[in-house]
Amino acid sequence: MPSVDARPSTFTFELDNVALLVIDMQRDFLLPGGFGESLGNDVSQLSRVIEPLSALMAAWRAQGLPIIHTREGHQPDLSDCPPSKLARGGIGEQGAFGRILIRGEYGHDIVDELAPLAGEPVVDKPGKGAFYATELQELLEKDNIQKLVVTGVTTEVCVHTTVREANDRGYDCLVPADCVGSYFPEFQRVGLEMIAAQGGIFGWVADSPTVIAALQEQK
Ligand code: TIU
Repeated sequence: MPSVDARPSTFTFELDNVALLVIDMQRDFLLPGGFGESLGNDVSQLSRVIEPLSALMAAWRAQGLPIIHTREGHQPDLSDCPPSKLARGGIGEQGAFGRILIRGEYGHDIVDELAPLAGEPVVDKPGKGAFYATELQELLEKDNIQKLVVTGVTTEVCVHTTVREANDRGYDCLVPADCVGSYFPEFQRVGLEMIAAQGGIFGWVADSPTVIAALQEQK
């Protein structure tokens, strides 16, 4: 059984009950010129995630373990976008990479370096959390997944919301700190602390080399 040195305690999982969740590694959040940068954000805080996450995904795939990707976005007619979200601006407007966070647009899709492989599910989600109004729970139940390694962006927004949703549904979540990113260094630090505080109130936090080492010890 892989055993990962994590905060606040060791995180263990079986190879047949774990999935890697990759949250919203989309061009519009990550690329210079995209939606994220247009809001005044420093996208380099997110792009530093690509390399360690790519290595984690490679180790994960080498073990034949499941990866589930998500993308935040909306139907072209915006019928699944709450008026309150629309009112804050951006969504559906023309951006550098097509209509912002609209399904089918270039900017809505996942960065080339982390492109899903054929057969890996891509869950399209209208909200911040990956469980809200999606088929994610059904996918996990189908394969009896009980533990999640949660990665992606942004730490305090879609990663946190998803970890909280998963925690309330009974899934144990491990977050590799170097595989999640926030535009705000302070939110990155505190977001991770919040997960592991109070005995792991929402989950566990480790680093990806530790997760990879635990996986490779299985060979
Ligand atoms: N995926 C995700 O986190 N969506 C966001 O809008 N994040 C921000 O930090 N803005």
